[in-house]
Amino acid sequence: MSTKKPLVVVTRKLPDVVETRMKELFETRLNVDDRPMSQAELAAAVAEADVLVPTVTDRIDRSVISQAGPQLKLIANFGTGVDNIDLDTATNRGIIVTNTPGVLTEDTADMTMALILAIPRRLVEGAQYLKEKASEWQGWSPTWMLGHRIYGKRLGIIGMGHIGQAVARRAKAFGLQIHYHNRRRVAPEIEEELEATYWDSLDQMLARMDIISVNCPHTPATYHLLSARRLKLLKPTAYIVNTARGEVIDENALARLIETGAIAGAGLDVFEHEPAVNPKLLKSDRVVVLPHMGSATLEGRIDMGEKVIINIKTFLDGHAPPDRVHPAMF
Ligand code: 8YV
Repeated sequence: MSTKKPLVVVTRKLPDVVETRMKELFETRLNVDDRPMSQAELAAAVAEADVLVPTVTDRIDRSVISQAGPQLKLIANFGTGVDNIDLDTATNRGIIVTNTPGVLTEDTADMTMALILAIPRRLVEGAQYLKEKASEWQGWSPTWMLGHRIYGKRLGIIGMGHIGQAVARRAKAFGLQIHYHNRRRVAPEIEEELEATYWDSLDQMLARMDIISVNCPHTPATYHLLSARRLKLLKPTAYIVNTARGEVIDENALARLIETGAIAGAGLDVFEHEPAVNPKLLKSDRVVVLPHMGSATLEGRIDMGEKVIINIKTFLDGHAPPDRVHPAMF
């Protein structure tokens, strides 16, 4: 009987405790330098691996999957969003795909709330001013650095899944009125708890909100959901926050509309062509940009690693891994 342990290839550096545990359990190939892998390197990895552990920075497309050896049976994504993986091709080849839902909900909602507060109150602008020009500061002034009140404003959440609901809970505590658009209306108890108003029509919701928060996954159906046409429906005083995926917003149109004053500002943690960021967005004082930090807590990343390990271990023990993206996979 062969005692060879299954080969698990991890594409990026993970927290030490996660890597240590993986090495104990599996034959694990790590990426200690954390250099993103090229398409050719990913193809070479799947030719050998029994399990691949990719992240959002790896494009596991049809071409990569078609070069997988017959031994590759599981892609255990380190991340909740799976738009980096061609799910149809994986399913057709009998490869199970898992993700890490739940464990990054609260961290991502915190970062969303931070952006919701940061833009109207000009947090980053103020902080940067003092860092760069402390010697020029004349002291407090009644009309300087004025932002806009958050309390009492209308927040429109696009995508009322776990993260959307966690954002709504926080926002409600800050006195925002909660509105949402989702494929399906959420359960009445949740609407009641959040005092949330459902909008079947995204267009109508957009035209009436003060702040929009994007919390839906990127799928073919949500690509450019906030198109140029829809962005033009927003009030010129409205702000947009996106901690989901850049592809949900037409980034060029957003940059243009902010530049011309048709939209008041944006807080963006994700971008359409990551790691590239539209220069207009980088330049604007009315845009707060973060380098995809929504789930960036040590606790969150360890929890994500734990989920990845449970999915792999369960699968290798012959059971259905808990976080299958399509439950029918297995
Ligand atoms: C992750 C994310 O860090 O989980 C997600 O969908 O967007 C991020 O917070 C990233 O995807 C890791 O693969």
